[in-house]
Amino acid sequence: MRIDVVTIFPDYLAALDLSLVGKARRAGLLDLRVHDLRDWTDDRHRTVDDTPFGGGAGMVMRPDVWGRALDDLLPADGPARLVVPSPSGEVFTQRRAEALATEEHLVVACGRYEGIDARVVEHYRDRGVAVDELSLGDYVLNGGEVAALVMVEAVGRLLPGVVGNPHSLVEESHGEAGLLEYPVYTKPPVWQGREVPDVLLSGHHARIERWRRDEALRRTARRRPDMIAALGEDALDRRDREVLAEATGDADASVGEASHDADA
Ligand code: JD8
Repeated sequence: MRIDVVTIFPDYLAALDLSLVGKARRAGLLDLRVHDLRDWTDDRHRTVDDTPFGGGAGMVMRPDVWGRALDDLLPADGPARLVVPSPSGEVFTQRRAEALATEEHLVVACGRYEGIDARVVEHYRDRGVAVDELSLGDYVLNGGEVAALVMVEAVGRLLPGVVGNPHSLVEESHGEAGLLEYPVYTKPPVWQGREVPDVLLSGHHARIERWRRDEALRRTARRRPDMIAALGEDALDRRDREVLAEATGDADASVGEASHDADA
């Protein structure tokens, strides 16, 4: 996969030289290129912004500069998807990360100031480019760079060969199981007078696996009941339902809201 990130703060993306994503880049598993938007300015002050039409506070990023940059990076008829972090975008999720990880080429446009002139997204959509405006969540950042860091890491770690043991991708929070991850422990077996759960020291893999699923169910029921409700009818076996009933104190823990109502 190729990912181009365009920003007026290229150093913000330096963290992507580190850790798994950095290793993946050096191993050729991910072709990540960071570009300075000012390289596409046409004045000696390398201006990327101007005052907002209609007045108001702050500055807006110019469409002409973004246009030159994206024309260079978005192949005329190629398979590139334009990703624009925005507080008014659809919320970025693991499902979206999995979808983006199937793409050949992503171009990420990091805005600053009050945002990018709205005609830029319109222009490329009208040109048939797939454009995703994505938000990290309901809080306001000063620009798109932090979101780009999050999205590139979330997508990059899903690429073949990046994460050492692909199985770990299945068990983690928001993974295929649709549950939060179970609690984890390592040496020393006793810390601050706190012991590691005996089952984890038993070597009994079936019991360990069952305990971990029970803990994932309990944790999800307590912290993210919305995720339990979103689970499919066939996602839970009898034991799962017993655990959920005990965790929620509700005999028939409601799974797959729709079906519950269907019974009514
Ligand atoms: C892109 C400019 C700053 C936003 C005036 C503060 C994502 N979850 C998220 N929160 N905020 C962003 C985000 C913020 C951005 C830009 C993304 C470009 N800003 C603006 C509007 C109000 N300033 C984000 N993803």
